[in-house]
Amino acid sequence: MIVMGILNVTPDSFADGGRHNEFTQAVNRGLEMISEGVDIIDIGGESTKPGAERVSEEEELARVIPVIEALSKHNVQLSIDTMRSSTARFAINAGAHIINDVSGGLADEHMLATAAELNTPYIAMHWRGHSKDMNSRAVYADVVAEVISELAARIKAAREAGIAKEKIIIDPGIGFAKEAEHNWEIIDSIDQFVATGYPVLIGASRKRFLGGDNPDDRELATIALTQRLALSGIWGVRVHTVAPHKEVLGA
Ligand code: PMM
Repeated sequence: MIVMGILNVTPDSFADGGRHNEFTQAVNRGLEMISEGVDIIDIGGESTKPGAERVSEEEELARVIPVIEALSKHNVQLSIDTMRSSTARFAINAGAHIINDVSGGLADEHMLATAAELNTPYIAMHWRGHSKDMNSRAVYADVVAEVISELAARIKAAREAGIAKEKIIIDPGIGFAKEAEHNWEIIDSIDQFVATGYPVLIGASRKRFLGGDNPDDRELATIALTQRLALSGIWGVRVHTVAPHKEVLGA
């Protein structure tokens, strides 16, 4: 199972915002993750925490592109965490390898065609709308069935836009328009996501449903979850710390 290390170059991400907002700090954290054996570094310039406002494209590019250019000189895969096709294109041209779109192509009508043209792996996350008001969309009769069917619709759209089947990775979007009970139901039924045949990524790291007021206090629960998910056949976890996750995975 792969470990994707989170590198948020944002002043306001809920768990690590403000710590890596300077270029040097961000690059150093990236290098540290490489030394710990990270498989993919996920670089993002726009916070998606509940209630977050959007940042401009200009600001997003100013945050992520220099960091991508610096880390692309090293032997590591880089993903760009963005909902904007323009940012995805600049990031891939700057040396990133994978597009991680938390909106699954819904936020930008050009994203799927851009990913198809750039011919990179494309992570499609389950999403029901922007963070500003996503909590109001956490309404499900059967969360597992609905998330799988909404992801299936995104896969269909991605395929129709020309993204090859082998390039698609799916993610149920833990914490995005979901209450704690929804997140746990998804995790308890993760085999149903794996059964779709697409690689599954889970981003649960330090999220609110793990309990506690402070994101840092959720680290042990995050590591325990990685250990549990290791047996499920998922493709990877997106996490804030690399070494402990590598350790519980026995890597
Ligand atoms: N979560 C966040 C941001 N990007 N990408 C994917 N594929 N899956 C996620 O669950 C996900 C993501 C929000 O968390 P952060 O503020 O720690 O980056």
